[in-house]
Order: sequence, then structure tokens, then C-alpha cells
Amino acid sequence: MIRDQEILTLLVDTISRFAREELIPAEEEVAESDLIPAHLVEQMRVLGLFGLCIPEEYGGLGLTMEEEVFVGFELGKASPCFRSLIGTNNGIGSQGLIVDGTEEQKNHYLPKLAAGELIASFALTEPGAGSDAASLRTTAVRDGDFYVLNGTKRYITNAPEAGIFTVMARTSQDGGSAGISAFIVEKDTAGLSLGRIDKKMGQKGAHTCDVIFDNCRIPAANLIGGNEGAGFKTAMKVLDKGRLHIASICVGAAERMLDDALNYALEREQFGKPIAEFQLIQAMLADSKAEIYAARSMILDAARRRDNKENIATEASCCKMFASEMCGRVADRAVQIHGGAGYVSEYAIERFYRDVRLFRIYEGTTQIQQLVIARSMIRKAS
Ligand code: COS
Repeated sequence: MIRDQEILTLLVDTISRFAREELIPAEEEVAESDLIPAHLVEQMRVLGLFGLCIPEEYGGLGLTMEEEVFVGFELGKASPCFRSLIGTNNGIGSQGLIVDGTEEQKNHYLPKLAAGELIASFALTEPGAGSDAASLRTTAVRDGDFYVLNGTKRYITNAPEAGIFTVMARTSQDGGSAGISAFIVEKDTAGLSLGRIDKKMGQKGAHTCDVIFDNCRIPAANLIGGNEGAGFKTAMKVLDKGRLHIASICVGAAERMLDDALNYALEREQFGKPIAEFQLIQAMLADSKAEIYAARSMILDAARRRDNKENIATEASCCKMFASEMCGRVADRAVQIHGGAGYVSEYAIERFYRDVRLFRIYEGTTQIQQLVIARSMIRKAS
């Protein structure tokens, strides 16, 4: 749903210009230093990027899903590390509060998240629980007006920058997913510590690390929604939205890589003419264009359905799976079109090839999306 086309066009144009004029020129420096410069973070704050999806009553822009994916198509064109910094505040870090939090919890945290004064992280994955999220072992034991948390969370995006964590922990040993609850944990709580920053294949400038809870006592009021046992469903709802968002970023990244490949193909001459004139190169360009168009169309359809309050768990998985796999294929073809130049870091495609590999893994691997889609088909048919 687009609430006001004129305002959305203005926002999307502004973000597109910001990506083109500020973020893309800074990509190499960020990849070298593994740090997004403070002046760019400040510009992101001023543009309202930390609060894109936080409701207006809490100081955000309150974008609808359809509006959000249009923004994703543009942001995705710059290095994914920039999106990653604002991604958790708009998505997995804040949505637990937005969909299931109490009014007090929302009033307390959302305005600071929307302003970018506070970064939120989503702590679901553990050393022994990745795709099988319901097998998580971090515990939260009630002790008077507190819960005491023990356990380790792994690969937590933005953990080194985070002020709060949305943590899924087990309040009951029975019931599998029904024994999981969601909490807000502030970073300065005694008993919370961070592991060393992970050395990743790509996405330099975006950071992940372990988050360790060792008898970490948090107020019982920080149980999201005030209900024990609702945490797994909260996490799944958050991921439905996150998967559509990531799919939109995949489209943006694929468009960027295809633009770079096309420009290269027009410049690079072999056998006396630009390689763009060779049909085998044209086939790679055309296949990529068509696949990007397909992903874009399905994402817009799913986003509109979500705005119409339809259950889009299956469609979100279809979009995440198709768009991230498509992005991987486009990255591969774009390297191929660049030839030897695609393998050296002088060209952005070498970095993007590594960066976009993560899209097929996080917020649910392709195999988990397949499982979600097939299970829902079988459920409907039986
Ligand atoms: N929205 C709301 N509720 C949902 C839901 C959704 N999208 N998906 C599942 N649920 C509910 C189910 O309806 C079920 O509720 P009931 O017990 O009341 O029937 C409950 O949650 C358990 O669901 P299910 O039985 O399907 O859970 P499984 O343990 O089989 O796991 C998968 C489901 C595999 C889909 C889940 O573990 C998953 O998404 N794993 C990947 C995790 C992930 O994406 N990690 C990335 C880390 S974050 S970067």
C-alpha cells in the first residue's frame, strides 16, 4: 500500500541519491577499514533511515511494506553493510517490540530506535541452534521481579553496536517452541558480554559477534508482551517481514551488479568490438534482467498482500528464496562478464560477489524457505 505517491517518490529519490553520491563512493574505504565513517552514520540518522519502519507515533516514518520494499530496491544498490547498520532497527531488532510489545515497552524503546540513538539486535541463533530455531538452549529463569538469563547467542548482527537485544530464551523446558519467550536486554546489564568480532567472507563494515549471558538479571517487565511462551511466534512473525525486506535488498544488489556488468561490457573490447555485441554476453545480461524483474514483481505482490493483512509467511519465503538465489546467479554472471577483471578487487563486483553470498544464508537459509513453502502446501492439501 502506498499512502502518498508523491511523498514516497521524494523519499525514494532522496535515498537513491544518497546511495549514489555518498554511500557508493565510500564503499572501498569501508571495506578497507571495516568501519562506516561517523559522518555517514549521522547522515543516515538525519535522513530517518533508522526509523523507516517504526510507526509514526514513536517517531519513525511508519513505512508500509510496499513502501519499504521500494526503499530496499534503492538501498540495495550500495554495499550491503550500509543496509545492515539500519536493518536491525527497522526489522528484526525492533519488530518484536512493534508486533508483540506492550505500550510501555514501545514507548520506552521505539523513539530512541527511530532516531538512531539506540541500535537494536536480534538474538535468536546459538552455537547449537541455527535452522532449528526451536531447539535453542539459552534459559531465562524467573526470580521474583527478574529473569536470570544464561546461554550464548551466535553471529548476532550489529551486536558490537547494539544498545538493546531482542533475545529469545527458554522459560520452560517442555513444549519445544512453546517454551520460548522473547525479552529486551540492555547492553550494560551485568552478566552480558560480547565475543570478539567475527572475521567474515564479506560485508566488511557490518559486524557480528557472540552475545554471552552469564547469570544476567533483567527486569521481568522486559518480557516482550508480558507473556511467557510467545517468543517463538514473535520471532517467526519478525522473520516473515525480514525475509521480504532482504528480498528487496537482493533486487537492489542484483540491479547494481547488472549495471556494472553492462557498463563493463560496453567499454571492454575484444575481437575488435565491445563484448556487449557478442550474443553469449547478451544472454547473460538478458537472463539477469528477466530474473530481477521476476523477483521485483513477486516482492511487490507479497508486500501489497501483507499490507492487506493477509498471512504471507509462504510468499515471504518464496520471495527470500527466489530473490537471494537470483542475486547469487546475477553475481556469478557479472563476474563472468568482467572476466579476469571480475576476480580482482579493483572492480566492485569482486566485493559484491562475496557480500551477496550471505543473502542465501541469513534470516533463514534457502533450504529453510523450501521447507516452509512445501510444508504450507502439504498442510493446505491435507
Ligand atoms: N508466523 C506465526 N507463527 C508461526 C510462523 C509464522 N510465520 N511460523 C511458525 N509459527 C508457529 C506455528 O504455527 C506453531 O504454532 P503452534 O505450535 O501453535 O501450532 C509454532 O510457531 C511452531 O512452528 P513449527 O512447528 O513450524 O516450528 P518448527 O520447529 O518446525 O520450525 C522453522 C519452523 C524451521 C520454519 C523455523 O525454525 C525457522 O524459521 N528456522 C530458521 C530460523 C532462521 O531464520 N534463523 C535466522 C536467524 S535470524 S538472522
